[in-house]
Amino acid sequence: MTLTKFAAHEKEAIKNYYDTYGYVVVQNLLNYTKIQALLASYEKIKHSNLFIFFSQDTHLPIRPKLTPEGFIENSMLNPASLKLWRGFSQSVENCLVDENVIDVLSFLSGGSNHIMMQNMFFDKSTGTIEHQDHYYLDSNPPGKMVAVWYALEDIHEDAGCFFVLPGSHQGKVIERDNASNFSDHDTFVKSINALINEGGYKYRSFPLSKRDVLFWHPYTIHGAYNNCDPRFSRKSLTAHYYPAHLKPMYATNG
Ligand SMILES: O=C(O)CCC(=O)C(=O)O
Ligand SMILES: [Fe+2]
Repeated sequence: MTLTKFAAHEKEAIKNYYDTYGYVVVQNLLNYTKIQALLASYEKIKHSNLFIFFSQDTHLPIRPKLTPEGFIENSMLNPASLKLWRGFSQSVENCLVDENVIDVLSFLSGGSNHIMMQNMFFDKSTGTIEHQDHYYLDSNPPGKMVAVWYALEDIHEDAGCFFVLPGSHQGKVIERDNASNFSDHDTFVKSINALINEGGYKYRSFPLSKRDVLFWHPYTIHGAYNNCDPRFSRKSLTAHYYPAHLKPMYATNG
């Protein structure tokens, strides 16, 4: 199935598509030179014995463990904040806050300035179960956060693609019972699966091309498939932003 992708200047069409389906892909949005700089600094640090990062999937600080093909399997939480590895973290930040990406973000969220709540880096990486980001983080009032997925290479179908359930942002939203922890996470997983069955939503997989960027709504159900072929990585970044005139949801002092 061909994917619908927009050019950056098609602002109205981008906004309409996002409002209707809960996500939108903008083609060739990310600067090629910035991607190359990021990949070059990543190649250097991933072989260093001194390099430690916070793993998003295990919630632990770890050293890189490379697959035989040379990919790190664990996803990295907040790579843009690795202060001791400034070359790498700065190149991540340069991609994340690329002016073309921020421009699209602004007309999707309606805000002129944004706060980045978190960012992630994926190389080979494990799959991600179906979820709505709202359960973990959002703006307050809710529904105004925008999440962004940046393709740093051509993503193969078997690499463990990011997926979205189009239109699912218009259905029910699963709330966290307890704002300060995730103790009801098992219930959340069951509720999301029930929601998918009830809503009859379909899965759409995104084997995006290098430089493509996908934006999605905090209520949209999404995740990533497991890798099916160890030869393929899925080098990508994600970040979540809320308009600066709003507050973050679930923040204890917010
Ligand atoms: O790419 C992935 O595995 C999932 C990322 C995700 O769900 C997110 O950034 O909110
Ligand atoms: Fe997510």
